[in-house]
Amino acid sequence: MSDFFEGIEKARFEGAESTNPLAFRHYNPDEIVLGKRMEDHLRFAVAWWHSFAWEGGDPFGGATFERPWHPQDDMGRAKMKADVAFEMFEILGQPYFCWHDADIRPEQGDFAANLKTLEEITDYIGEKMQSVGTKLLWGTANMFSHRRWMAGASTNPDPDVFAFAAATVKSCIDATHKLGGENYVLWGGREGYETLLNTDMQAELDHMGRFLSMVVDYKHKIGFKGTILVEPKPQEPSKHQYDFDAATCIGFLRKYGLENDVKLNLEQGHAILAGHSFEHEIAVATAEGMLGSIDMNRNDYQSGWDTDQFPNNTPEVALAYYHILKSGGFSTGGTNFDAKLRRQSIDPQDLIAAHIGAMDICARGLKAAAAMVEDGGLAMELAKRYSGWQTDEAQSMLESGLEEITARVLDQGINPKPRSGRQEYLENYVNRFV
Ligand code: XLS
Ligand code: NI
Ligand code: NI
Repeated sequence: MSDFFEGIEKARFEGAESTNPLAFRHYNPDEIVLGKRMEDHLRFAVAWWHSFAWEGGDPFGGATFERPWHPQDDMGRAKMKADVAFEMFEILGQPYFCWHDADIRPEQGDFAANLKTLEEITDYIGEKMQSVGTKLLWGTANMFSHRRWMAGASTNPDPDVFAFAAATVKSCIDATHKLGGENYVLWGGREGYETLLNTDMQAELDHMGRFLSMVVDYKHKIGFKGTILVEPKPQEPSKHQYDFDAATCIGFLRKYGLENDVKLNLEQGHAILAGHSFEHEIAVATAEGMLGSIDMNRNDYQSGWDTDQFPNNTPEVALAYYHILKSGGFSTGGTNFDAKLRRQSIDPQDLIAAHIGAMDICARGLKAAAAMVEDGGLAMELAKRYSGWQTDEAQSMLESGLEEITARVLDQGINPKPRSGRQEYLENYVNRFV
């Protein structure tokens, strides 16, 4: 065991009145919310990349964190990093974690060597999972950091990169399966382009569709029961990313016949980058039965890029969980904190405080969402607003055509009266709960 977090005790629920900065004031795993334990609703996961692999660099400066396991180029330090990760999991008590291959194993420069170290480190992590009890929400392949991926993975103009990507994803699905992972994620960080001057978009999209079909085939072949998820993001690192937003992904999945095998992993900050609210993205996915999981974080609303901050805004989080609850909640998915510290937050305690605060915000949001569901006020207003559609006349109109409808408009002298959308009333209503 490591002692990176020396002196920090296991986080406990102390109630809303507690002033202990490292205690939960709202996250109470056993508390029953709408008939289910809070922990089972939220299904929190810690992201290996932001918490343990990221070194605190930005475009203007290098590492600020200087952790004892940096630089991350050998197996000894990879294991030290895993020890620290599980030390943190014991403090937080969250049920899940997530990784990219490149977060957990040292990069070896070629596929066979990467495979070997991935196997070794996942065996090591597997033992730790047994003793600590933390489970794998999802695994994924990092096919965007190394220079080999600079022009994309499955969408690369070079078929050798496509091949390397296929072998890499196979190894990561195998590792996820071995560790009992509940989902497998594909985020297409470089599946997009910088300029059409050098890009055959049609070919790239077809290759990406075929690649995803191979992933689905392989999952069934090895009996992996987890859900395959794609994660939309409109830009960054690519100028134009093919998985722009939930609606774009759904259209893509339909085109390649994958709509029954692949769901979405939606991220708060990516929704904002796409010009949407998080609840919009969630509602688009749930309308199609395609919500898989969420990456919970927040973006700086002024900066225009993916700042991956820890969530701290209860009203926003409450509306996200409202739509999740309305759709029946998570099945294999959960709430992954795809969030990183600010680069000046260099103390071990900052990492703990960030997660405790984020877990508390989500718990508050969940409780507010559950209270809105129980109260039924929003659902009632919605039903009232659409009640005109409950009549036989309105329903039969949907079965008719423009000529019949026109005849009825003339015959009955239909002349609609505008009615208030009551937005401010509804916003005030929500504010009663958050
Ligand atoms: C980056 C993405 C990434 C995915 C996993 O913006 O959010 O972290 O979640 O590859
Ligand atoms: Ni993400
Ligand atoms: Ni992100």
